[in-house]
Amino acid sequence: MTKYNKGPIYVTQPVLPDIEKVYVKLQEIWGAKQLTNNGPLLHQFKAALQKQLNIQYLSLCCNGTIALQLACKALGLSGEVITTPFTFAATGHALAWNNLKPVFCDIDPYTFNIDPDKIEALITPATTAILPVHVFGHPCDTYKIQSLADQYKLKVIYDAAHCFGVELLGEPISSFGDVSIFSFHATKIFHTFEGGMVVCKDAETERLIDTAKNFGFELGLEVLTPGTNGKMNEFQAAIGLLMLDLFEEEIEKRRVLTQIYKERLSQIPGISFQREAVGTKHNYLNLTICVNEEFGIDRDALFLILKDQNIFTRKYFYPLLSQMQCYNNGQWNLPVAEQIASMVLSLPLYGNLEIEAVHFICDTIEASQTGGD
Ligand code: T4K
Repeated sequence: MTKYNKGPIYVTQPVLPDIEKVYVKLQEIWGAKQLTNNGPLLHQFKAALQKQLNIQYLSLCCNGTIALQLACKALGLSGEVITTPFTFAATGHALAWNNLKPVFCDIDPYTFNIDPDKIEALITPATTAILPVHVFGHPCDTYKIQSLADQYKLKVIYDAAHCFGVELLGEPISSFGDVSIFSFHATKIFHTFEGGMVVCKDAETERLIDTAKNFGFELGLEVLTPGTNGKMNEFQAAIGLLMLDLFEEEIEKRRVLTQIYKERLSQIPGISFQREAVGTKHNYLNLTICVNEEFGIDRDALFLILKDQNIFTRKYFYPLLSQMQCYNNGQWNLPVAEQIASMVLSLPLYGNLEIEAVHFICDTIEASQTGGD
């Protein structure tokens, strides 16, 4: 087994722009003395995103959670929203903060995304929307979801927190559904330290979100809706502008590492991967494996063995939202999601991860079956 003695290996590590370039941006901010509230860098960042991602209507926010809360608010949802339990807590919380009831639908065992064939049975007269998550940047079955939404006149909000740079059949992933939200958190492929974005289909929705994220101020001092403070500041926008030059290279580095992981780990009985949707341009945000029974030891045992070797993996997404105290009212029927949540493990993946480290991780996984080293 290879040895790797260069310190702990974390599940991810952010890409950082050249600090000299950050100083230049800071000087611009210091010069303008506009730190937040719709400043010049925010405008530049918005225009650059529109061009680079081929999107028209978007609103930049302080983080992805607030972006999702604002999106739900702008679409005027009420009652129940059908969503997936296999996601980060923020997905459910954004609904709860809008007084919406999350209704959890089971997931597909191969894609880990909401199972479109199980949505219809959950639709009631109180349902106003579907909130699927493109889990780990893997697109949902957008066509089936949209046809159900059209049939029942439901809105579709995609939690595309993981999806920066992802395309499906040549279209930006945000072109599906009514609204998509993105996270620019430090752990994402593209980040602004913290940050988020709502992408929508029309100028009116964009205006509603822009208003709501600025306390509801409209027409000068008029406040028509109880808004919040969801604005992105100038430092975040500056980092975003610099990151736009870096994320494609990061994706390519991760693609190469993912290939090595897959070549190595697909040889091991009992290890499987999330199935990719056909026609996807991926961003390789995460590399999540499933530890099946055939592997010999369970996911939790493997997690501890890796930790013992200074390899810090994550159980994304365990527990399920439906298993969290605030959403667990015992009514859910989610056998697939419960099984997948007990088997998943996200392995370290980031552009600067050394190939040597990937082999060390794969060797450790291989050796864990036999207990040897
Ligand atoms: N919807 C979905 C589906 C989401 O996954 C998320 C967030 C959201 C909505 C909400 O978006 P935001 O409001 O966050 O923009 C992380 C992130 O905090 C969270 O953004 C993310 N999803 C979630 C899946 O993961 P943790 O608690 O796992 O992160 P943490 O701090 O343990 O970091 C993991 C590793 O990354 C560390 O071991 C080391 C490294 N790291 C992390 C940070 C923050 C660094 O090297 N530098 C850093 O600054 O939650």
